[in-house]
Amino acid sequence: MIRTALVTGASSGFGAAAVRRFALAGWRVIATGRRAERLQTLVDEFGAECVHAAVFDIRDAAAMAAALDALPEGFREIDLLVNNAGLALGTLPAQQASLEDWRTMIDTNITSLVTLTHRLLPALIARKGAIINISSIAGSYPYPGGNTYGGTKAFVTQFSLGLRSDLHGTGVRVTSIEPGMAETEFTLVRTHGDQAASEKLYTGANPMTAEDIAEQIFYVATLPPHLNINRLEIMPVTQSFAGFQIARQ
Ligand code: NDP
Ligand code: 8X3
Repeated sequence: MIRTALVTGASSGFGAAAVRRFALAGWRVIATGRRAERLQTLVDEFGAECVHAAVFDIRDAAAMAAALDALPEGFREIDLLVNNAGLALGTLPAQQASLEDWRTMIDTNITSLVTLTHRLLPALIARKGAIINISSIAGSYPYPGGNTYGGTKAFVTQFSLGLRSDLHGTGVRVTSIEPGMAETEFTLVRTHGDQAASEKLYTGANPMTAEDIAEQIFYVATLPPHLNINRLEIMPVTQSFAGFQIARQ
């Protein structure tokens, strides 16, 4: 049986790699994002019968609903929702950070994710499907400048666990995947386009790749149906924990 996945944030990074991973395994994939030309390359790569591009800003609930209503035959029965679209903006301490950046992160990482999940839940329950939410280690481990981004990811993790509890007995699986440092466009976006800062962060660090995370998403999605990974925290070997900070008088 051919299965269908909807992957948000498919124009880059984890999302694009996940679309490729699932499409290569014979799934149909709905790939969403704002950058139509990036999504079109995925359609061109795998064919319109395998990948459908749904172009919309995920913060626009009306555009999201219209895109879902317009899904072509063959893409309407969704088995897997991968809530991946998201971003960090800025690394300044809270007292210097931009409120606009904070609101953009909350709208994208939280409000859009719950809106899409709410919309697809009845269909996912009907098909005994699965939800994979891309959270972050930033939701568990605070760090300077992580403020609102970490807060949004703590929400994603806890929302995932709450969903799992509510969906008890439905057969729907829910997983929170919590990656550490992975080289994608994430830091370019976070720094508002500072390519040098992005390269500096990743150079010599041997970070995870988008493909590493796509492989985890695929693994979680294709486990035997009686198994549920609740949380999956993953880092590159080169990343670990540091201590608390002390302000001395
Ligand atoms: P990228 O910046 O490479 O990809 C982000 C994706 O999100 C893009 O496809 C982008 O599409 C989409 N997106 C962002 N805003 C919107 C919007 N308003 N409407 C629609 N789509 C949107 O980053 P990653 O692949 O690294 O990030 C994917 C997820 O993984 C995010 O949730 C991130 O927080 C999380 N994460 C990343 C880590 C990392 O180190 N890279 C570690 C842990 C978690 P477009 O711009 O075309 O709309
Ligand atoms: C991205 C991981 O550590 O840069 O979610 O916040 S981190």
